[in-house]
Amino acid sequence: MQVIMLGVRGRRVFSALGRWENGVTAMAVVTAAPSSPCHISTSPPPCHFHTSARQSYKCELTSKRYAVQRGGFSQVCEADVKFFNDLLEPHRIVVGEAELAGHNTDWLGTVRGASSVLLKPKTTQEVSTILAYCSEHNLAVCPQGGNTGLVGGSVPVFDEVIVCTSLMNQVESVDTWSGVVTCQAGCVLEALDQHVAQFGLMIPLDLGAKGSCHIGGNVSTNAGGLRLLRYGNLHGSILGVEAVLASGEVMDCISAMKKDNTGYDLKHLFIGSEGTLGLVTKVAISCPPRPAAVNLAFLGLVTFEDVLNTYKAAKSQLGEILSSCEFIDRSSLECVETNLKLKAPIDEYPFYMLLETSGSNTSHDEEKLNNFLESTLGSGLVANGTVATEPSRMLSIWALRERIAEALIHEGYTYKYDISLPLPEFYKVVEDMRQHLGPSIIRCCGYGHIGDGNLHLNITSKEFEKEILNRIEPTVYEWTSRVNGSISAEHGVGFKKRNYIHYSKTAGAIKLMQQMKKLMDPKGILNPYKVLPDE
Ligand code: FAD
Ligand code: 2HG
Ligand code: ZN
Repeated sequence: MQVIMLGVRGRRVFSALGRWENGVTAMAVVTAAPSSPCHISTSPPPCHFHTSARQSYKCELTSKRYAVQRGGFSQVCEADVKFFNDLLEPHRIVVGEAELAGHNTDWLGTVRGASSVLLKPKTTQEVSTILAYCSEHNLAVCPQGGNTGLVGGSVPVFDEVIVCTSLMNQVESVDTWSGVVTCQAGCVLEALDQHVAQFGLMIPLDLGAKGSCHIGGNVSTNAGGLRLLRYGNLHGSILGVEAVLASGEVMDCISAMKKDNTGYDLKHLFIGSEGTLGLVTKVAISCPPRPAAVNLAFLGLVTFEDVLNTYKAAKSQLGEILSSCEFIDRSSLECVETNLKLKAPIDEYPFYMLLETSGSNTSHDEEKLNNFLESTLGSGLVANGTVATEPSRMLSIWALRERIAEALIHEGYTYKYDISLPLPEFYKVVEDMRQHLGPSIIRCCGYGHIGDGNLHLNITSKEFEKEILNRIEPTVYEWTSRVNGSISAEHGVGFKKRNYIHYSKTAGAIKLMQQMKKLMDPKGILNPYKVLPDE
């Protein structure tokens, strides 16, 4: 096996929000011998997770805004900091209010904790030592990846110790026979994808936060994203997980085999449990081949019924090459145009769709897409459309969809709902909530992964208003539950939705979850106040 040291890669930044300045991620490349089992070391990874003090960091403390009681955990004392100092070099321990501001506040600027210490382990052993110590000393812990989570799970609620995976960014191996990459949890999604691209592979997950989120965070939230329609969710693509339990015990479920039916498949407990059952340190991912031909269509439609019929037609006519089917309403697009000054390639329509095809044969895929567009435009189902094949044009079209979350923040406070709905009900909730809220808000819009029945309902107001929140919740959850939808399609439950989980899960299921939590984390130190309802 040959080991090649790579330079550092630029990391995509959310510069418009001023949250992340240029950061870099160090990666190592293995020119893969199949199933190479050895560890690859990188040059010292310069974790430049800079943050700049912003107004939103000064958002109200979560403990003040929400009715939540601190658990009976100890407070970090000098002896604890000394222990951490003996374990890690000084640059791997962050203390000080200003230095911690970006890690105490979520990306949306809606929840803020008051942790006094953040640790940056590099190895599983270090994570194990930290958690064993915290368990013994009754210190609560908040695991943090790229801090792009949207449900308040990634930041402390009170003074939990933050354990951040930003220095756990080594790729261990790429097996080019099976297409399996094994890496540490702190690899940034976009950098990991670029890394496997050298082997003709892709990470079967893509989302707007790819430049900052970590693969461990993705696994812990079971992130969905833009191509779930094609590649399925992470319960299918993640072949192995290594995680450290609250006690410090390392749970090695890192098998990279596609088939392994030996007993309970424990890795699934860590996928989507949002850091409440263990801290994910390593993952093995099954990577599909990178497609040779990609096309992107941006369509304008007049009615929501046209949207549904276009989706149906895309599924039947594009079949195996359809890799994404996204939906944007006029209000969402207008938000991106107004707040980020991005320009849509077609005129104004009430609804828009992005259809992406990915395949291995350019002319075959183009012919299929053109036939599809001819028929849907010809019949009047689609009112207008444009197709992009050049990467730069595709990127600017994707930006219209991927940057809506960012555009919304410009309006002040965003009330964010990520729900699964039966398709006939998909847009009705936006219309109903718009009517229900009337002029008290700035915007009520809907977009999302319509191919997966996942709507992102977003509401903005100039600043956080408890009254508006109380008018939205639990109405929106009741609405969702009435049509048998899910109150969290892909973002998770985190802090914000923990007391609403019963709208999507039975009392029996919640009780079993609580029993599992008790078994795996008897002292409840791992990400307390998240996922499970207050007792
Ligand atoms: P964090 O935000 O740091 O943490 C998320 C949760 O996972 C927290 O509960 C945290 O405690 C836990 N956690 C993090 N790392 C670990 C670990 N190693 N072990 C155990 N627990 C851990 N999500 C989607 O599903 N689909 C999308 O399309 C999508 N698009 C987004 C677009 C934008 C612009 C933004 C800002 C966010 C988007 N998200 C999306 C939400 C978010 O990016 C995902 O939830 C992502 O998977 C979080 O990864 P992270 O590394 O930032 O995790
Ligand atoms: C997306 O699909 C993300 O863009 C964010 O999941 C959704 O902003 C949102 O509500
Ligand atoms: Zn999404």
